[in-house]
Amino acid sequence: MDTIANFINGQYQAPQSQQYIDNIEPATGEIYGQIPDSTGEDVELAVTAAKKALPAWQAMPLEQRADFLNAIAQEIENRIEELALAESIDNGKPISLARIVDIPRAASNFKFFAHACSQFASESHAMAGVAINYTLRQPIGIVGCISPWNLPLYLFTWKIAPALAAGNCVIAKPSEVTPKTATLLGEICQKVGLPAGVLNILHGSGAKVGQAICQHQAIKAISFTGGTTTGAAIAKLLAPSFKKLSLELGGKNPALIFADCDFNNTVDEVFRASFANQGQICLCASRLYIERPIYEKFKQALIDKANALQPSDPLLAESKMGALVSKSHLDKVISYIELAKNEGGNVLAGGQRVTLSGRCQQGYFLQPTIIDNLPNSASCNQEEIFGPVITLQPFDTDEQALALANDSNYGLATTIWTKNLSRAHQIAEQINTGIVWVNSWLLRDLRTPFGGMNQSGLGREGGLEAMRFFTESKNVCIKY
Ligand code: TXE
Repeated sequence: MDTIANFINGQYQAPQSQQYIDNIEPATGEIYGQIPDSTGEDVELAVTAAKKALPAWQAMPLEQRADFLNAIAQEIENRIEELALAESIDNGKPISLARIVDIPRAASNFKFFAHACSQFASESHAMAGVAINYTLRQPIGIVGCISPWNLPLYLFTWKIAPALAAGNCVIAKPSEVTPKTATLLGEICQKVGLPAGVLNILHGSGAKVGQAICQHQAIKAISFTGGTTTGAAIAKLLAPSFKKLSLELGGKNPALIFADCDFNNTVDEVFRASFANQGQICLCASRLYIERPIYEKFKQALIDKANALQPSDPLLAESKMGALVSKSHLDKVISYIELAKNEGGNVLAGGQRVTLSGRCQQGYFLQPTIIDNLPNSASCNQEEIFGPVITLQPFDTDEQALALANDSNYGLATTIWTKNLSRAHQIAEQINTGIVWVNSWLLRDLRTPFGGMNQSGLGREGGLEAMRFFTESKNVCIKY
């Protein structure tokens, strides 16, 4: 049994409660580990450690802080195989995906913000002949980072790296569903000699230790990625405390596929956007709007690819589709497929749980599923399913495509597939999402603002947006 511990003040320690939560391997459905069921008492220990570390960390020359972040990045790269295996076991994603996407991106997050901290300039404003104003952008102090299970180390480090680069001390909590690589990050911090208390990693449930982190009065900002419902609960809880809050929430992302698109490439890329990570990425395309002249041909091409993509043991090198992250999540996704049928939808491909042989017999596997014949108002077109389920609808005009895409409470990411760039610019301007990709998906420049609007979140991550979130700005005005 793989029992993990909290990482507080540079050391691993058991939860004060001595209580643990089972950790289940999605590919087998079996308990393979235990994680601390931490409480506010563990948060208190972490806050004490962070308070002790903060003065030296804040005062550290930028180059030294950057050296620590670069050393962490290097150690992540040194341990890529171990981390990719841990991620695949914990999340159920194909090990090739963890090795190619998740773990390298975790290293990139630290490298990027190691550089950003020396580029993070601020402004001055001269009142000619009267005064000079200058803006200080100072570390907030102790901040909380809470992350989800879909891209565990990738999103965990996407918050921690800028928070540390900006001179804060961090109390971070990964999802209780995928705690393993976060635990290994503690070892990496020890290896590079990150000062004790600068980064503290707590494990446990959202309702207990997650909420305790949010509520602690010494923790001055919360950066959260997860479900919209949870984000709303956190925002409600924190409103009276006026803590800084960054919320990266759910999405229900449209893909607008025009008849003039590069057909074969678009089929491949839209399929990847739909089913990568078993459809468990907030940026995945899930509502596909296809211009009518190519609707039938594009639909058939997607069906053929879906029928050819069968889930397999994620630890196999050749696996292209793994398990969904938990039994409850598998049941949630399947319930949407049943709902779609009840709403008149046609399941064109997939729709069934898959029972593999051998070690994965009890695993949480689901076929890539394609559904059409649903109105835009249907639940499967309005609610985040967060699994390998997409819907198709035809459209006839650009205006109709835009109206269908914007008919959503979410607003995270759009993909537009057309050779007509004038059309692409016009739609990009009018679409209500924080991110727009044209003839691409998940092409990422870490300098860009990252996040969504409406039910998809509050604020932006990435680049200097993240550095500004993790600092307080102060204007100093000096009269001549
Ligand atoms: O998210 P949760 P889950 C969506 C997706 C998924 C749904 C729920 O639709 O089905 O969210 O997924 C912690 N105070 N996304 O269960 O519950 C929790 O422990 C403080 C989209 O993963 O929001 C975990 O660490 N913390 C998303 C983290 O919040 C709390 C990616 C996320 O858990 C808490 C994942 C509380 N009251 C799911 N309750 C994206 N945008 O990428 C929970 N947590």
